[in-house]
Amino acid sequence: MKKIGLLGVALTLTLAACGGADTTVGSTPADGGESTSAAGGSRLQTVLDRGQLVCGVDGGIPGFSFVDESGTYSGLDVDVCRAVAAALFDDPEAVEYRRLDSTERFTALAGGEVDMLSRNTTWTISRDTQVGLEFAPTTFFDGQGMMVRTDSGIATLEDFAGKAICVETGTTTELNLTDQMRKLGVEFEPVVFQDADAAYAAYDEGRCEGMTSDKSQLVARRSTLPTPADHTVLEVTMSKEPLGPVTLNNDSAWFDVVKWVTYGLIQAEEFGITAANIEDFKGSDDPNIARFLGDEGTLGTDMGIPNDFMYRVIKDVGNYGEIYDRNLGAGSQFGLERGQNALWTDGGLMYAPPFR
Ligand SMILES: N[C@@H](CCC(=O)N[C@@H](CS)C(=O)NCC(=O)O)C(=O)O
Repeated sequence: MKKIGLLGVALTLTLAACGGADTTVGSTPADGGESTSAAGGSRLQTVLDRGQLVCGVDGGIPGFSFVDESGTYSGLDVDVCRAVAAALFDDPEAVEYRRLDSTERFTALAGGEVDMLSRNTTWTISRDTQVGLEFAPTTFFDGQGMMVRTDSGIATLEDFAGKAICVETGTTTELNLTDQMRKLGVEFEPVVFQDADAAYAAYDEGRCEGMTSDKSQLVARRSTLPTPADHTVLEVTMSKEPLGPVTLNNDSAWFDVVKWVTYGLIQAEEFGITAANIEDFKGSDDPNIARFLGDEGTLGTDMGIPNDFMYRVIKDVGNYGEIYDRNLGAGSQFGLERGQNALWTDGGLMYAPPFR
């Protein structure tokens, strides 16, 4: 339905846990200095030497990151991992995926188990400043929603007085739910799960009248319930949930690569360059396109990767619009409109700074 310094030697990492309590892992804070400005000593060099990207994903959300029975990953979040691998190796398959639940995702990143997250993670100030993360550009502007059984008669959050709501721990979701209900003065019963499958199963079994999550996930997960039509995502948005890739603080060389590959996906759509027509743009007389595709200038080598990194990305993975359409939009089972995720030139929020 359409509604819709690697923290230095010592590591301080704060997990935004469900229910508002933040958990600190490690001891002293990072020195705050930029430890790397080039590939040497950066996670970028580690990834290049390994010849493969290790990307942390959810793996259970159709349209975003989903692993099928054959072990193949797909989705918008997965395509961001593939784009980074394409930029580095001209091979979108040079990715090892690690499935991470919401509570383990930041520790996996901090411990170096993954190079980056592309796992429906919301950019918040505390994650940015206190947890020690860097947020690359938002790849999906989302908001928290609520799913109910269509025949429940529930239409607003106020209708949840005395009723149970299923929610997953380690997320912004429970925090927002608590805030929102407190603001409205609605007493409800939170039923908390660490595992998304358990949460949706409990909701489906009727243990909760509502299931709350990012709206995109509700729409995706609804499609996996036995009878999707029996469930409705309410016209309620409880929060802003800007979702995007994440790296660790104090490694600007690596962060720059993830950031500018992500912006490049958006810029490619604005230029109208697609996987299908990219050869027509190669050797373009337009200096903006020539720089973007690496025919001129040193935009890639300046950050330690090949100059034609965006040529590789678009050829191998496509632009942001293509990625959106095949995973979530008209070319997918969801048919989600672009909405806020349209380009700024179409009234949306997707905007890339200049490639110069
Ligand atoms: N965007 C929110 C929520 C992210 C999150 O982990 N959401 C849960 C559901 S509330 C999830 O993705 N579960 C995995 C799934 O649905 O498969 C955040 O960054 O905290």
